[in-house]
Amino acid sequence: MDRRHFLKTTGLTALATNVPLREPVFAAPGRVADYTVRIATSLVEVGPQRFLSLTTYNGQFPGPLLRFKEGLQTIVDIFNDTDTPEQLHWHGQLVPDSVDGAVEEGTPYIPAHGMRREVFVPSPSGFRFYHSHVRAGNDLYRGTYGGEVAPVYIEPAHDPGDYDREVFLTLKEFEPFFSQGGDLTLDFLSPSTERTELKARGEAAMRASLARGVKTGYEVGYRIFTINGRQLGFGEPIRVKRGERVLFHILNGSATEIRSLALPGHRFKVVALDGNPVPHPAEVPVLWLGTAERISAIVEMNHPGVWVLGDLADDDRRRGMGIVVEYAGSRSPPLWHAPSPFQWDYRLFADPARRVEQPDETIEILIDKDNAADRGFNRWLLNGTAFDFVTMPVSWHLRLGHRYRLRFMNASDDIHPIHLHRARFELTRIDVSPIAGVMKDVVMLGGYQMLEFDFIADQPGRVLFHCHSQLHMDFGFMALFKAA
Ligand SMILES: [Cu+2]
Repeated sequence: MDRRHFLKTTGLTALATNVPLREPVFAAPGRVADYTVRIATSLVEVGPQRFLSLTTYNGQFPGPLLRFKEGLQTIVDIFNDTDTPEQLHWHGQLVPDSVDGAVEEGTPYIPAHGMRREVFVPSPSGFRFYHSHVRAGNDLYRGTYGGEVAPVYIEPAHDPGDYDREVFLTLKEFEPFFSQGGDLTLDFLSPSTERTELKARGEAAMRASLARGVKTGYEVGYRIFTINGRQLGFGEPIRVKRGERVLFHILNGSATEIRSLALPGHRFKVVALDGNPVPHPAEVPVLWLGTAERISAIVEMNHPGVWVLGDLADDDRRRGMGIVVEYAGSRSPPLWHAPSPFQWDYRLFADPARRVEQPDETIEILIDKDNAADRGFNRWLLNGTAFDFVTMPVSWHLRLGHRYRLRFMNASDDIHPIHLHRARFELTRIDVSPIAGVMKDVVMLGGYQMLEFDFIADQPGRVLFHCHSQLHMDFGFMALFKAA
């Protein structure tokens, strides 16, 4: 029995024992769905006797790992047992806008108490994920604030397989709340140079707003932190043997947060970013992941003991953002040591020899924060305009096959994990520093920084661009491209 068949017959049904599988309502003759996903409210035990009520996929968090085969047509039936229409987005895949899972691109909703059958060819190979793509706004039970996040692995035709086993980790916070808290300065990115003209612009706007007596806009905080839906110390550890090479596929499934991870005494050899193999696999002591970013990294287990694989933020780790790694034969309380200072730099994984082609066109996007402008929420402007969720206008018309360069200038102090649907883009510049060969679908744009990436408009139809912070995308940080 192959892995795919095994998952189909035992994974989805056995893992979701409280979810009876139904025959697809609209099954094409002779075709049964390869996978069935049910969106429903269920209880998830994140800590001892701590049950959260969440909207989930198949009654579990994270939702079931779906293993697709690259290039093999796949049928997924999605049932929505909730009272509100849903969108399920195939993050990082090159699929048509009719199934991508964003109403802004024209994907139909999965109706409340209804279902939708999606037929598509999974691509490209690598670590992807799926998640809710509805607007949450001020509703902390909607969108990615809840439990609708799950990994996807698209098996390639050839798998180098230089590892002993795979472990999938989904990082996720729960029990969100709004605050008008101050800024959280994160200075872990390299290069970290701020551009003076962007800083002057952002600070002047903020000063003017505060001078009018306006408070700072709402931010989201969380009370519970989990890896694979469990707080640190709850549930089974990752059991390893000395000399084993473990390939971790790590997903930041947060609605809004940027996460870090370290494993005392060990290093991560990063082999893929957002599921795409990097030209230069490099070893690092710490991983940083913006919202929706993924890292695939091999850890050689050569430091026996019982360790905490956890977030660098002490508060977040104590509230659960970690998981125990236990060597065979070791028995002691799990240990944590803070790593020495390290800056995350996408250039570590780049191809220094590659010269990037000139684009057919460069599109500049200036990002402004209008403090607390939308009923206390920060409104986000791209070239002076917040996305209109009623008219959903197309901002840029693209020509199929052309290479486009997007140049982002961030006139806010926030880091934005910016995301392009239905595409892989190549990082070409961070601040003034060129970079090539790193293919991603989300990238962190630092506060007051500039960044460029290139992509080829090879997918006809609508292509959505947005910040992956639910709090930013819901308040204007979104735009549409259309390729024809
Ligand atoms: Cu953002």
